[in-house]
Amino acid sequence: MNKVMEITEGGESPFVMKTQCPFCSVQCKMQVVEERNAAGEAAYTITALPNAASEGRLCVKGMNAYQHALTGDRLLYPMARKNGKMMRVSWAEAYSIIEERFAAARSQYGRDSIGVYGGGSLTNETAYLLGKFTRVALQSKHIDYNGRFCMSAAASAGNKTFGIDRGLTNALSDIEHARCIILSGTNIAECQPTLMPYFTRAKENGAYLIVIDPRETATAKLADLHLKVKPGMDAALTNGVLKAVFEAGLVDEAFVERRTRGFSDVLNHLESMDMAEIADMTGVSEDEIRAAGKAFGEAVTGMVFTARGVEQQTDGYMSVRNLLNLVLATGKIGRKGCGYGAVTGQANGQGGREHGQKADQLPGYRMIDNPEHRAYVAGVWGIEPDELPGKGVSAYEMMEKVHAGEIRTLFLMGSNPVVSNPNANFVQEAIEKLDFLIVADMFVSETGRMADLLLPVTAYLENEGTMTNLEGRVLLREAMRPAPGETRHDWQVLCDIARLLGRDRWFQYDKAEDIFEELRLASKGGIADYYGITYDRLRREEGVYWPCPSVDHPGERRLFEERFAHADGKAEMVAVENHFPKEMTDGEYPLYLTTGRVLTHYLTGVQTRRSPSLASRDVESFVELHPATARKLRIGEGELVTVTSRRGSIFLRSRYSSAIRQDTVFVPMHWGDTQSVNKLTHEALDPTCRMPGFKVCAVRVEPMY
Ligand SMILES: Nc1nc2c(c(=O)[nH]1)N[C@H]1C(S)=C(S)[C@@H](COP(=O)(O)OP(=O)(O)OC[C@H]3O[C@@H](n4cnc5c(=O)[nH]c(N)nc54)[C@H](O)[C@@H]3O)O[C@H]1N2
Ligand SMILES: Nc1nc2c(c(=O)[nH]1)N[C@H]1C(S)=C(S)[C@@H](COP(=O)(O)OP(=O)(O)OC[C@H]3O[C@@H](n4cnc5c(=O)[nH]c(N)nc54)[C@H](O)[C@@H]3O)O[C@H]1N2
Ligand code: SF4
Ligand SMILES: [Mo]
Repeated sequence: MNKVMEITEGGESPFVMKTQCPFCSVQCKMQVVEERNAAGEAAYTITALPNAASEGRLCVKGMNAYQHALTGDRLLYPMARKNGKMMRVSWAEAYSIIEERFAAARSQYGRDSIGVYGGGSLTNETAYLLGKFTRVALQSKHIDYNGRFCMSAAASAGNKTFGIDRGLTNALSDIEHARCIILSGTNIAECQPTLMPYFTRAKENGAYLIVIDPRETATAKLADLHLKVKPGMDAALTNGVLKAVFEAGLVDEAFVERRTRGFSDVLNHLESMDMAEIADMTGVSEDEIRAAGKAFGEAVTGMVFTARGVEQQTDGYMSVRNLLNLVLATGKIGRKGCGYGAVTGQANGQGGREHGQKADQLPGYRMIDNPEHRAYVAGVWGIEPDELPGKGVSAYEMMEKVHAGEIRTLFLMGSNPVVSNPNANFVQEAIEKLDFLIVADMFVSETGRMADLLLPVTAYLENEGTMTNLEGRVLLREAMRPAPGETRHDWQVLCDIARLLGRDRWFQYDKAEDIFEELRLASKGGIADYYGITYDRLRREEGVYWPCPSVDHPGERRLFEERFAHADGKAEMVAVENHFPKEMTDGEYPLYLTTGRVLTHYLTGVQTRRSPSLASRDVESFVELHPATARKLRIGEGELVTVTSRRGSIFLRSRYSSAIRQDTVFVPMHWGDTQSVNKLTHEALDPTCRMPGFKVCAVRVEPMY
């Protein structure tokens, strides 16, 4: 419970808001009660609400999320750059600037010179509308979003292997029935804390827990077996585990025969591999690899979960596919206690990747280069299929196009790319080159500071819409208070701008639900089919799982019980090569840097650094390193150090951890400017899904003084 101020006699009656946490993909429900005393000072009481995913739990971020929204330095009115300075302007003026700039950009450089960049925090309605806005109002092909950095590897692996990507193939309630669980590159204890009881319950039921992570995280502490893999070496490690499964005769041959294709390629490929070499490459002993294979293969039920540790790699797509090989080879999917989960990250990381914010995608997980898909969506939108632009490029590649002067105007909604993109110095340089940058946000982020125009938007307490949580469960978050200051909803801003472009005919909505009604139709018959989901149902039920093709359909809790989503009903296995990171350590840059998260902060910290209770727990960034490594470098605990890669330098405080690999250091991603870890990261992308290799590059660490 949080009280920011004492309540005195004579205040108004309490104001109760029922809402959902704006941060991670669990989407815990909560109640925020505001009480005001006679002097008008507010106090807030936060309580968790019962909810299927969180089972009525909240983590420290959810408990304090009211702070940034209610008392943080919200952006409350539009601001425009005039003679180099940001000045308050009216919405009318802001829009007339946009009208003029867009017209100039389009006539001088063409429609594709305007790019749109979205985010996984946006509601389904906004994410859907942002895609439509880009294709129908701006008529540009350039849209992508921050989920490219988040879910693209697991999503493409799921699509290719199973024919569908829904994050978790099972409801969370299946976890406690798994007898062996592999958590690879996922730090649930800090990143989805309210889910931990599902795993502790599984352990109480006798589950054997294997954690794969170069560091001993709070999650790894629970493990029965912790494989401290060298950063970037997961594909090879999984080859070792698969080989161990084969050698021990633990393949589920009946399942493989009946429900998969490609198995013999995998088998042949593994026969050519040498376990000792794999152990050497990955830094995990042969015994440990065999123990993992045996435990997973022998268990009657089992689940594998992955998150960004395995996925944010230049072979993230293939690394996930290899773990899916393991799931399939052992027949551990499509029944109780068996399945796979890509642990989605952002609040609407799931829905945000389904309805057209991606460069190559249309609503309902349809593809923009598929003529039937184009025709269907064009029909719903009331345009000719030819009018739909083709596919654009991925998020980081958009920044390359900005740098090259091809994209000259950028419209940003729900992301802070100068902090979250890899190779951030290059991205900052690119953004400085833009003719015009528009940022719609609740705060002035590091990227917002570079904007020519800032548009103030509403936050989670004020903005109604649906969010799809990590299970694929669609939830309705109702608006609980009026928009503060002059803020507008994201979707209203998009409709307003469409009007300026003379395209208002296609953007006639009075409320978020109107957009959802259109989304239902646009997704109908697609992979992510929301047709059977309505606001009324969402109010009545505790959320509805997709696919949900009709209003009387219950939604699917467990996928693949009978068949996979490919036309032949089979899942596709594939031989996966061992892969080394794009940048290896050497004499000059002798340590691996890996990056990630801490419990109290969220992504680039724009929101959590504005919450006093959260900011005070971790006021600054740090570099976690092994004391033996620190001693060699003459770095004491808590000292300021410089961390340098081929792309830049940042300044951090050292933090010892005797459980991290000695060849690896870790820096969280939640701070900008001189502590922005992405000034160090490498720009190389996965060739299939275009995910950057955030999780490994080579650095050196030196004392600052
Ligand atoms: N507290 C908090 N929670 C969050 C977020 C947040 O910012 N803060 N963000 C949300 C979002 S958007 C996301 S995407 C998720 C992310 O959730 P996670 O992916 O679980 O978080 P990360 O810390 O990025 O990475 C997970 C782990 O991968 C490990 N790792 C690093 N390199 C490797 C490797 O080569 N192989 C393997 N196997 N592991 C490796 C790291 O040490 C780290 O412990 O969290 C969501 N929840
Ligand atoms: N080195 C390294 N880099 C990483 C990662 C990593 O693990 N390591 N992880 C990557 C991952 S998984 C992710 S998801 C990205 C995320 O990185 P970003 O895309 O930068 O995400 P946020 O920090 O959440 O920035 C979101 C911005 O949108 C604003 N915002 C929040 N909600 C809304 C809304 O409803 N409407 C509007 N208009 N604005 C809103 C916030 O105030 C904030 O300024 O970072 C990636 N970058
Ligand atoms: S950050 Fe995630 S786990 Fe924590 S309260 Fe919010 S939604 Fe729940
Ligand atoms: Mo993410």
